[in-house]
Amino acid sequence: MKKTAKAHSNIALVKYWGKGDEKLRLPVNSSAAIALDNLTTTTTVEFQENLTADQVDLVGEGFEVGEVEKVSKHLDRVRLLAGITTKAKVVSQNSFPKAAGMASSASGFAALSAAAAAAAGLQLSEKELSILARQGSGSASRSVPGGVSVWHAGTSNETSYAEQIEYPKDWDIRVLLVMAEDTSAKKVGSTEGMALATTSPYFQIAVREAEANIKKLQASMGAGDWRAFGKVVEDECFRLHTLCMTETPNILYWRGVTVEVFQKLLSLRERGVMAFFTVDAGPHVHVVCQGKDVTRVKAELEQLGGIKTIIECGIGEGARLVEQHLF
Ligand code: 2P0
Repeated sequence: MKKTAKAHSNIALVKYWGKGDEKLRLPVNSSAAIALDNLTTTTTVEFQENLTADQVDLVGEGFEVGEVEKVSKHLDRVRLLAGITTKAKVVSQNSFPKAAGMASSASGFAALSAAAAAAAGLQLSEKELSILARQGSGSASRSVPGGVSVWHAGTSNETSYAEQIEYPKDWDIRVLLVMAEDTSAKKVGSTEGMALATTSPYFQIAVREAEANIKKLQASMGAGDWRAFGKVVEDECFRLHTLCMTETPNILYWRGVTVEVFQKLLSLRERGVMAFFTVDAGPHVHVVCQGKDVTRVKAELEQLGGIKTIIECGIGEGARLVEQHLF
């Protein structure tokens, strides 16, 4: 049975940085994220009796080194659940703009989990799919429910999964991906970088802070308090990068333009425009703002040098099966 699924990437509002259990990918703290509708992975899977090895074809931008092996390892998890040994043909396509310079592990493992589980005849709930996707890549757990989600850290395989949470729809949340031209900093992958998180003297405090920030984030959304929401988003950006900068070896993901975008947003705020920044494991800035402010924020950011492009995203759906197959 051939099955195809789509899933979106996500940007963390409360960050995942450190695993308590490497093998199961249990995080040291819960995290929260927004799914990004313009960054999509589509994946078709078919288990074929005639194959002697998995056949994996990755098309488009954003795939990481070693992803083919990771895909095959993930198929093993699905085969184990389904009680089969059949190898699979997989074609996966990213619709990421070339300039995005973003890795696709979140959308990739969410789409792969949904397509492979269905192709193997499994009928998994959203929670079970999130648990499966998490084992391929932690952040993929949050791309399964999509929307605005919280990944509960949990203490076991079964209790570590993501689900959607409510947020004020009248906020009309948008995310502007501000892509830096300068990507010359030494690249340290997320998996590698977060494995060193415990070397930071601030590690324990940072984990406690993350859990407190999940509560603050939900309280701000419950109260419809956009400023309080933005404060948590920016505190979390600094929490992640404090950990990175104080690890051994130290990691500095920012470039000059990263800080210039921060400063521009701070100056806009003095003029009454409430847009907030967050940064993942790279130099690019994700600006979280409201639909009504997009034009103004974009126009201000475009005055800065050193920006390759700005990609506007709305909130994306969760992983879902679609009818259009890739082979
Ligand atoms: C996050 N990041 O919460 C954090 C913030 C990057 C910075 O999750 O090792 O690819 O595959 O579980 O999910 C990126 O790390 O790591 C990430 P693995 P993943 O989004």
